[in-house]
Amino acid sequence: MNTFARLLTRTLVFAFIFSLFAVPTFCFADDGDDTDFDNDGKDDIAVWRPSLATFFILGSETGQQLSYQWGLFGDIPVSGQYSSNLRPDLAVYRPSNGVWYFREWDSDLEFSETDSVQWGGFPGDQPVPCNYNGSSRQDIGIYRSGIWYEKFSPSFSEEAIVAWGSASDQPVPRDVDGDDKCDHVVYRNGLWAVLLSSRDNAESAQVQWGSAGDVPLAADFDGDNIHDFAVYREGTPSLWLIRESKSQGLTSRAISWGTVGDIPVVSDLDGDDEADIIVFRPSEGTWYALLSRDNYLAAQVQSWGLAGDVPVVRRGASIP
Ligand SMILES: [Ca+2]
Ligand SMILES: [Ca+2]
Ligand SMILES: [Ca+2]
Ligand SMILES: [Ca+2]
Repeated sequence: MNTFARLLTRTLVFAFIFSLFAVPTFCFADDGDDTDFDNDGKDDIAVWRPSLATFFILGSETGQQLSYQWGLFGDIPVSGQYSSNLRPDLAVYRPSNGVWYFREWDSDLEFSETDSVQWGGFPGDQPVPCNYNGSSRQDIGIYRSGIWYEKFSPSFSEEAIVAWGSASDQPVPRDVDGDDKCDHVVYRNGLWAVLLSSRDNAESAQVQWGSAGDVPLAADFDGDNIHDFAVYREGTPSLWLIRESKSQGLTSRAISWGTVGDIPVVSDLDGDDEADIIVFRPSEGTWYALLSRDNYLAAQVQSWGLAGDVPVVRRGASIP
């Protein structure tokens, strides 16, 4: 069998395996992971500046520029919709004490209240917030050497512990089977290992996509409400490799975008419920976006941020 035939056979096997698990849904899921702070249906461009412990947000609706100090140097931004509020909360996770600090908006773009929850704090703990229980809100999660510790929003009274992965794996929690609950997904040198929430975490699936050294990303690029496996391969230019779930992986896209030193970002700036392809270039403080609305053919460029800033983006492996 030649290489192409082997590749095709392998792809078909994976496609078959995944087609068994994909649960079609016909409503847009709110994973609670957006960055639409001004609530106009479009994600906003935002950065977290560690030196000032400040969020800088460019509102998409009116171009309003907002900045809010929240947290301390050394914190990790983990914004998302944890509260029952309509807007994403400003949130940081503090590795030194394992406390998650939330600041909630009201409808006037003012802050109504604050909250904090202790969850994590062991050396090496990785925050993995995601909507694990399907409540349309983001839950708190900590990945610790292959164990996922979760605390469900908004009350944070219920917890879950799930074993999936190993210490060297990269956790990439996303909904890849389309049941509106985040799956426990780990990336291991090109292999994606998935514990399927649609099968009550009792069954798993594996997909080969990408290779060692790639940055794993997962988002819904093709608009079928199922997150697609994707990797960012840094180079000159960098390459985005996207495996489309709408065809169970029989179709894919390879798009050159970005260069060495850029930070890949997944967000929905045009608000069409399909992920846009974006890089933040720290050396310039510039966002370069290819919008899904334009079939990734036209570039949108926006200055926002400085070197050292952390892009505030949809959750996944892009958390620093
Ligand atoms: Ca917005
Ligand atoms: Ca799922
Ligand atoms: Ca998809
Ligand atoms: Ca989009």
